[in-house]
Amino acid sequence: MLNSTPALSSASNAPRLRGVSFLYERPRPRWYAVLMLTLYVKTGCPFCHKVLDTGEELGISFEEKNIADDAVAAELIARGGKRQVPYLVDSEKGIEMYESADIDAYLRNTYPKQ
Ligand SMILES: N[C@@H](CCC(=O)N[C@@H](CS)C(=O)NCC(=O)O)C(=O)O
Repeated sequence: MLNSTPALSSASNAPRLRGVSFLYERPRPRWYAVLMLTLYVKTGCPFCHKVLDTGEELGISFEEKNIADDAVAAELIARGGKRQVPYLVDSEKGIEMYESADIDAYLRNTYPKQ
Protein backbone atom coordinates (compact mmCIF):
# COMPACT_ATOMS: atom_id res chain seq x y z
CA MET A 1 0.00 0.00 0.00
CA LEU A 2 2.68 2.45 1.01
CA ASN A 3 4.73 1.26 -1.90
CA SER A 4 2.08 2.42 -4.32
CA THR A 5 3.28 5.98 -3.79
CA PRO A 6 5.60 6.79 -6.67
CA ALA A 7 9.09 7.72 -5.54
CA LEU A 8 10.81 10.63 -7.23
CA SER A 9 13.47 8.16 -8.24
CA SER A 10 11.09 6.30 -10.48
CA ALA A 11 8.65 9.04 -11.45
CA SER A 12 7.56 8.48 -15.03
CA ASN A 13 7.89 12.16 -15.86
CA ALA A 14 11.44 12.39 -14.52
CA PRO A 15 13.92 13.80 -17.00
CA ARG A 16 15.81 11.17 -18.95
CA LEU A 17 19.26 12.62 -19.44
CA ARG A 18 22.21 10.60 -20.59
CA GLY A 19 24.54 9.73 -17.74
CA VAL A 20 22.31 10.79 -14.86
CA SER A 21 19.91 7.87 -14.74
CA PHE A 22 21.25 6.81 -11.37
CA LEU A 23 19.49 9.79 -9.88
CA TYR A 24 16.13 8.59 -11.13
CA GLU A 25 16.09 4.86 -11.76
CA ARG A 26 16.31 3.39 -8.29
CA PRO A 27 14.21 0.48 -7.06
CA ARG A 28 11.44 1.60 -4.75
CA PRO A 29 12.54 1.02 -1.15
CA ARG A 30 10.65 -0.91 1.49
CA TRP A 31 10.50 2.07 3.85
CA TYR A 32 9.47 4.69 1.36
CA ALA A 33 6.84 7.07 2.82
CA VAL A 34 7.84 6.01 6.35
CA LEU A 35 11.14 7.87 6.60
CA MET A 36 11.34 11.61 5.97
CA LEU A 37 14.75 11.90 4.42
CA THR A 38 15.70 14.59 1.93
CA LEU A 39 18.97 14.40 0.03
CA TYR A 40 20.32 17.41 -1.84
CA VAL A 41 22.22 16.10 -4.83
CA LYS A 42 23.84 17.23 -8.04
CA THR A 43 23.73 15.40 -11.33
CA GLY A 44 26.92 13.40 -11.83
CA CYS A 45 28.13 13.83 -8.23
CA PRO A 46 29.98 10.64 -7.17
CA PHE A 47 29.56 11.44 -3.47
CA CYS A 48 25.80 11.66 -4.00
CA HIS A 49 25.89 8.39 -5.88
CA LYS A 50 27.63 6.77 -2.93
CA VAL A 51 24.91 7.90 -0.52
CA LEU A 52 22.16 6.78 -2.89
CA ASP A 53 23.87 3.38 -3.10
CA THR A 54 23.91 3.18 0.69
CA GLY A 55 20.22 4.04 0.82
CA GLU A 56 19.51 1.31 -1.70
CA GLU A 57 21.58 -1.19 0.28
CA LEU A 58 19.71 -0.32 3.50
CA GLY A 59 16.31 -0.33 1.80
CA ILE A 60 15.66 3.36 2.35
CA SER A 61 15.17 6.23 -0.03
CA PHE A 62 15.18 9.98 -0.16
CA GLU A 63 13.33 12.85 -1.59
CA GLU A 64 16.04 14.00 -3.97
CA LYS A 65 16.53 17.72 -4.52
CA ASN A 66 18.92 18.61 -7.32
CA ILE A 67 20.92 21.81 -7.01
CA ALA A 68 20.96 22.08 -10.79
CA ASP A 69 17.82 24.07 -10.01
CA ASP A 70 19.01 27.47 -8.75
CA ALA A 71 16.11 27.72 -6.32
CA VAL A 72 17.12 24.38 -4.79
CA ALA A 73 20.75 25.51 -4.57
CA ALA A 74 19.63 28.67 -2.76
CA GLU A 75 17.51 26.56 -0.43
CA LEU A 76 20.51 24.35 0.36
CA ILE A 77 22.75 27.32 1.13
CA ALA A 78 20.07 28.84 3.35
CA ARG A 79 19.76 25.55 5.23
CA GLY A 80 23.33 24.39 5.58
CA GLY A 81 25.42 27.47 4.88
CA LYS A 82 27.28 26.33 1.78
CA ARG A 83 26.75 24.93 -1.68
CA GLN A 84 27.94 21.36 -1.27
CA VAL A 85 26.23 18.06 -1.95
CA PRO A 86 25.30 15.55 -0.76
CA TYR A 87 23.42 17.15 2.13
CA LEU A 88 21.05 15.05 4.20
CA VAL A 89 17.99 16.31 6.04
CA ASP A 90 16.34 13.86 8.43
CA SER A 91 13.36 15.97 9.39
CA GLU A 92 11.88 13.43 11.78
CA LYS A 93 15.04 13.42 13.89
CA GLY A 94 16.01 17.05 13.35
CA ILE A 95 19.38 16.05 11.89
CA GLU A 96 21.08 17.71 8.91
CA MET A 97 24.59 17.15 7.61
CA TYR A 98 27.10 17.47 4.80
CA GLU A 99 29.84 14.94 3.97
CA SER A 100 29.08 11.65 2.29
CA ALA A 101 31.11 9.61 4.79
CA ASP A 102 29.23 11.17 7.70
CA ILE A 103 25.89 10.66 5.96
CA ASP A 104 26.82 7.05 5.21
CA ALA A 105 27.72 6.38 8.86
CA TYR A 106 24.59 8.17 10.09
CA LEU A 107 22.31 6.13 7.86
CA ARG A 108 23.96 2.83 8.78
CA ASN A 109 23.75 3.61 12.51
CA THR A 110 20.25 5.07 12.47
CA TYR A 111 18.55 2.86 9.91
CA PRO A 112 20.41 -0.48 9.90
CA LYS A 113 19.36 -3.01 7.33
CA GLN A 114 16.34 -4.97 8.55
N1 LIG B 1 33.84 15.72 1.04
C1 LIG B 1 32.56 15.93 0.42
C2 LIG B 1 32.78 16.32 -1.02
C3 LIG B 1 31.48 16.73 -1.69
C4 LIG B 1 31.70 17.43 -3.01
O1 LIG B 1 32.85 17.68 -3.44
N2 LIG B 1 30.60 17.74 -3.68
C5 LIG B 1 30.67 18.51 -4.89
C6 LIG B 1 29.90 17.78 -6.01
S1 LIG B 1 30.62 16.20 -6.39
C7 LIG B 1 29.96 19.83 -4.71
O2 LIG B 1 29.08 19.94 -3.88
N3 LIG B 1 30.34 20.86 -5.47
C8 LIG B 1 29.70 22.13 -5.40
C9 LIG B 1 28.92 22.41 -6.63
O3 LIG B 1 28.90 21.58 -7.52
O4 LIG B 1 28.28 23.47 -6.69
C10 LIG B 1 31.71 14.67 0.56
O5 LIG B 1 32.29 13.57 0.64
O6 LIG B 1 30.47 14.78 0.62
